[in-house]
Amino acid sequence: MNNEFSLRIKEQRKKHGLTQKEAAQALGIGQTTIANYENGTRVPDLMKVGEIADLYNVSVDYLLGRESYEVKAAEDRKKDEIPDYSYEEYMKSLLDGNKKLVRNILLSFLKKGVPSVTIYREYIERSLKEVGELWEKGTLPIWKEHFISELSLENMALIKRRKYQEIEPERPILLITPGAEQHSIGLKMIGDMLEANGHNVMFLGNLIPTDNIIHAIKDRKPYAILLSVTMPYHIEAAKMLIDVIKQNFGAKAPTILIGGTAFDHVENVATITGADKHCMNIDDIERNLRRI
Ligand code: B12
Repeated sequence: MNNEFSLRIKEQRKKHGLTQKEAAQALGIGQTTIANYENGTRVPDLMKVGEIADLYNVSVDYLLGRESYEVKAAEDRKKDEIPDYSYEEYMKSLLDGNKKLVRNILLSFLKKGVPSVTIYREYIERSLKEVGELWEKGTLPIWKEHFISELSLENMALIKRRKYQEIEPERPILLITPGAEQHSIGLKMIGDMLEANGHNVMFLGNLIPTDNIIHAIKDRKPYAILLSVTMPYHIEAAKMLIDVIKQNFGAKAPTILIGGTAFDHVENVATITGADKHCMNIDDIERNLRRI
């Protein structure tokens, strides 16, 4: 057995405030045996090494010096204790209006180390889409749909606070939903993901008058603008906004990327709208931002 083992078991015993006698009692061995383990003159058998690891709540690998992070095993055990919630349980808690459970489910994913992008896509986005279908079928009242949208936004803010990273002091990316387009959760989600990736995001959301947008561009000099359109009848407003931006800034206009479900069945989106690129998702955006 290596020297590291002797050092680590002694260190752990002290850390747990145990005397050699107390540790020996806990392990069902003599005090001299513990002393011999700790000064390296005697080596425990495999089973005993496991018992020592359990006593000090560390992994066997840590005791053997094969792993440097002592609480890893304990953390992994804690992660295993967090319940595995299914999408169906998440959806039910939303429909039941059980705010506490919705929040606990999302937090449990964070604690388990699930990436925020996965939580966004596979739970928040998926559930909002299902909510839309239920509402369309007339099985979900408008007040409930509004409540779930607001709750989703609240929880996105919670996830963002937990995952916040230092923002690079670079020129911002401006995020806007054009004209009277009110669907802004998708764009907010994209903004949160970009921020988590270290971008400087300026989310303006919806109902910003065009002259104000021009003012914001002059003032903050964003290097890119992301536009999101959900309702096909707001595509025209996006086109007009892009026109005005290009007229005002010419060749110095920020790169304009456009996306959203309004374009799901539309071809040549960039040509139709005048945007520099039609993007499908966060990876697409990142790829295009790298090219600027
Ligand atoms: C919440 C919601 C609302 C909320 C929006 C609140 C808010 N702050 O955003 C409110 C109540 C305001 C609303 C209003 C309306 N809504 Co609504 N709404 C929804 C609902 C339930 C969820 C939308 C959502 O947030 N989805 C989750 C997000 C995360 O997904 P996402 O938007 O698709 O975004 C993702 C991608 O598309 C992409 N993306 C989005 N933008 C961009 C931009 C770029 C650059 C890129 C790369 C990617 C990208 O990335 C996102 C993350 O993956 C949908 C149902 C659905 N199927 O989506 C209906 C839905 C969109 N609404 C609908 C309708 C009809 C309306 C109203 C007309 C209802 C009415 N009669 O008043 C109004 C229109 C208001 C307006 N002027 O815009 C229809 C649209 C049908 C259609 N396509 O024609 C839907 C589909 C419901 C349905 N099944 O009928 N709505």
